[in-house]
Amino acid sequence: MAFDLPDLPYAHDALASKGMSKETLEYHHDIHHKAYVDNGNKLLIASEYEGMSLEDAITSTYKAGAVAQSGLFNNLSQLWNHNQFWEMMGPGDNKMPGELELALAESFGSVAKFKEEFAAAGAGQFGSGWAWLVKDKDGSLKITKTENGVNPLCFGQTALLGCDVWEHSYYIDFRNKRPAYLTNFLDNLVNWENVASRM
Ligand code: MN3
Repeated sequence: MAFDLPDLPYAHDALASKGMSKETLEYHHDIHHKAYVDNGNKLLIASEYEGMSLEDAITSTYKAGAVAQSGLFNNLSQLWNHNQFWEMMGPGDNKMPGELELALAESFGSVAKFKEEFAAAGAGQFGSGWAWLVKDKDGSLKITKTENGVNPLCFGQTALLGCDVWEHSYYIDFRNKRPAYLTNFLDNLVNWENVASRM
């Protein structure tokens, strides 16, 4: 069973006024995300992971180590990461639900402090990767960063928010200014309703 490239949950130009251009979404979704889907499906055929759910195939190939991780894991995890990423942003007013505001304040001191720490994690990821807000196995909220395609599924954590810090995510709109991209992501692009729904 092959995995599909989901449509964006909004038009390609829907986030342009919020700092993510139509051109970025055309490249990022239609070319980069599609490549992860196509390459992942190609490598999956006739492998021992064929027939698994996407999540199971990701955790199994991660556990299997270097060989499985070199191609199959990277493509499947990036496929899943981008599926989440599009849903975690939105064109609406993106107001933060009260319950999430409380949870972030309880865990990080304040929403502003959470944003500061999340942006620092993304800016501090050397090379390609992701910054995450996760719910850990003990229920606590944590900020993490991962390299390349590695994601919270690998550690048994629930991904509440993820920000792609690969250059292809910000180079068209922000050039080399990754911190500015992260700040804009947190202040304008995140669909906090979606984040709260993952708790
Ligand atoms: Mn990407």
